[in-house]
Amino acid sequence: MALMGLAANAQTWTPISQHVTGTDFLTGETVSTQEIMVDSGKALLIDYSATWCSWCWVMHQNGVLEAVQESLGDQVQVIWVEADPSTTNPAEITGTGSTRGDWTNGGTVPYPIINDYNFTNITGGTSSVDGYPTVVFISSTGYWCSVYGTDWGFGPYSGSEAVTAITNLIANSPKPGDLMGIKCPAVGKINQPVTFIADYIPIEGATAEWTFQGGNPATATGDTVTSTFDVVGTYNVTLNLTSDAGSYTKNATITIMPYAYYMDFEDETECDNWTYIDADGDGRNWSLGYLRGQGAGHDGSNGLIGSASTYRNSSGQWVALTPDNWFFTDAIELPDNDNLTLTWFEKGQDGTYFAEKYRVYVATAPTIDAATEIGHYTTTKNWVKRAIPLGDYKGQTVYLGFRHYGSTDMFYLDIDDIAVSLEAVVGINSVSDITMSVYPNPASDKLSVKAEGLRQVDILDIAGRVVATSTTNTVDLTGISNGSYIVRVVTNEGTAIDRLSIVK
Ligand SMILES: [Ca+2]
Ligand SMILES: [Ca+2]
Repeated sequence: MALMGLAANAQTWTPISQHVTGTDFLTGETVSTQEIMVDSGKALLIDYSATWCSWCWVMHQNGVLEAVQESLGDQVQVIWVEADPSTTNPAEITGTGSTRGDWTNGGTVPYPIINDYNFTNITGGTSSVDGYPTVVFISSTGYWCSVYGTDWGFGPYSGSEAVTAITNLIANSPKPGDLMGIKCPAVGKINQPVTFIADYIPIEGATAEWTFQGGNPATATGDTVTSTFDVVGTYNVTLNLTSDAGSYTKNATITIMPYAYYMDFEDETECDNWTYIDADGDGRNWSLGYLRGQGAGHDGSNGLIGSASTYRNSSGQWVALTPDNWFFTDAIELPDNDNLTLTWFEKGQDGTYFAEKYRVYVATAPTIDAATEIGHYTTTKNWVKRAIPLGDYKGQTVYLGFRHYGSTDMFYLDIDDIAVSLEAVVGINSVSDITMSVYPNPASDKLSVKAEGLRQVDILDIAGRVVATSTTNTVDLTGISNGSYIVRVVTNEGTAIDRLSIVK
């Protein structure tokens, strides 16, 4: 008993993904997790099983689910789910076909049976099912943990053991007033407010008090607060939540990167207020979502922005476009810093038809008339980093513009990771031809660098200290700890930088 109590205390609680509904195979009635948890205040015990599964059948024969439903039914609702997408014959549930037997006990089991694997969406879909059976306990407050194999084991167990384990889980599950954590980004931008949210189970009269190492303000009170950091570094954030339910503390860290602006396109909503101009008037323009989720972005990320110079018509034929497509970012307040550098990554998406042409602008308003060209480029089939000094625009409010123009009948122009860096990047030509690649990224013990006219490679920590240096195209990383770093590559043409993660 004591061991089971300890196991329950050690549970990891994960917020549910969504509420779900299903149809009870026995009664035809709708089963709604929202009604059970929110309206009735009950926890859920869900058994994701498969009709062919022998261990599931052992648990069934031992009457584990019945025991929990009958002993704890005022606090817990048991649900049995046929969660194998490949099970298509409902008759297997009542003992006909490829099945272990009658899972309904002649229609007498005291809990609903859901023959729909979509019911697993409450815990994140079938990927949350770690084999059959997977038994999950879900608190009425909306947090779940897996219980089969930890509390109950795979050996002989009984209904009474299950009742004890679930009683302990109810006692230890997240309650109103419990502090679950701090929601905040892992990386913030220098001189820009970072939002922090207290993630706790709702309770009246809770007070959230924050302290921010290196932040302004250094303390704050409220469920959602912001603080701004004006020095690159990694800082501790502490949250204390006090309510009638008690006082809890959680910690987080935030790493502030040396960017005045940074757009990785992983959250499309950050581009909601951008300006798009289809100057050629063909109804086609830059798109944020056309390849989302396929790892097509820079560094294998999912988000990027792209524009096409060809398309496939409804007959399946490729038709050439002559794009003159513009986008302007939101207004960016550039800090008063001589070292400001605009960097981004470009790629022609097709391995053969990759030569896309485009131009880059700084604008005083998000219009073509207010835009000044600062560089023009032709893409290759690889991700290439480009850089332009922006020191001439320090202290100004500007919009960055990209224009897909001058190419036709290629495929897609891809742009990703647009940043305005505060790093001291010197010697870069106004139209930069410096191309470099660093790999692997993340790296562990050794980094390789490819760049024409390479003279020196430095690895800097986020405070700007050089932690490794090399005059060849490899850098020894042994002795450098895990974290975020900057690679500075000095070539005959100038200097370029890139981000680097070191993971041992
Ligand atoms: Ca167009
Ligand atoms: Ca991206």
